[in-house]
Amino acid sequence: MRRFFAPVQLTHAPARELHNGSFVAYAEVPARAETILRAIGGAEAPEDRGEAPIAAVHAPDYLAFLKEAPARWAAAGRSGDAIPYTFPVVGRRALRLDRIDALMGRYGFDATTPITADTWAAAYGSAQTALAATHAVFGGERAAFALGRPPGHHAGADYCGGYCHLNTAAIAAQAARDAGHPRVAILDIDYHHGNGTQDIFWDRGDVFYASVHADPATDYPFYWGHADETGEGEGRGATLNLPLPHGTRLDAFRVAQSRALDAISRFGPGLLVVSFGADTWQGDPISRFSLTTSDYALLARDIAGAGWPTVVVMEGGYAVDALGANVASFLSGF
Ligand code: SP5
Ligand code: ZN
Repeated sequence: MRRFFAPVQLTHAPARELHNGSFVAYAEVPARAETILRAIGGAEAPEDRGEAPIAAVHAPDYLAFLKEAPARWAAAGRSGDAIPYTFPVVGRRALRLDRIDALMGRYGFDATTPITADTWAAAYGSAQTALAATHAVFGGERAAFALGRPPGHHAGADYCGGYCHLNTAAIAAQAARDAGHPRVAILDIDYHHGNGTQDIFWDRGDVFYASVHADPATDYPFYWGHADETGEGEGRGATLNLPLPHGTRLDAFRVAQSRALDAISRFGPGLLVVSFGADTWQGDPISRFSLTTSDYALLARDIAGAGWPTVVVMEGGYAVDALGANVASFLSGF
């Protein structure tokens, strides 16, 4: 299975995130990628396909913000990473976006996603891995792996959050649409709901989004991922959310994933994108599911058995010591 990673992705290394009222060590560390690389025996550098396939998903003003925010933050006299601390209330007056603090709150939905001087380059590299894996599948590979880090599924068309800046899964799915696949599906099995991916395709009928995740009644991202969120307009019925409780083990997870695969099967995609997070592992420090390392191979086999050309993009997974083995187990199922 071909796998892709660009060394520049290691440069994004925020120091801290705001969590439950305190600043704590940032969980989405570069060592995550290093341990995965060791476990899977390295990866190819992706070809640079430019900004156009990123701009096919993300708004131009948001991309400009991601590039400019660190310099504007520094120009405002701040040391350290750029972090928002004030957020506009939805649906009020037109926003004044001439100050960096106003921009931070406008283009970010949480205070857990700092932007550093290296963030744009790393996120751009991460997006290129998703495109490289997608093109590998266009070229005839049954499946390919993008070691997306920073991850992507919480990022919307014009906002960051949840350690995510560019939505790698959405960029892969859109690239497949633009290459002529009339229907593309995304299966998201990260512990957290992929609110950004859902939002990007919410009112579209050409990209099906199915997610198995921790119930937003108890878990981040809280606002999104409930079972009654099913899409709108042309996208009505093209979003499927399957929230599960704390403590979920393989049996219940596999039933939910099978429901997602059945729905995707009825949709009939020409290509599948999997947002894979290993934060469903039993020892993950920020999550509360109970999957084991060998479970991932079984889950991947169920996905591979459906037979669609498949692009796997890396999302979360924060137990760094176990992460390499968990990812290797998942990829072995293909
Ligand atoms: C891609 C992904 O899995 N994003 C998850 C974002 C979850 N953020 C909310 C929970 C943050 C907990 N951070 C604790 C850090 C401890 N060092
Ligand atoms: Zn996650």
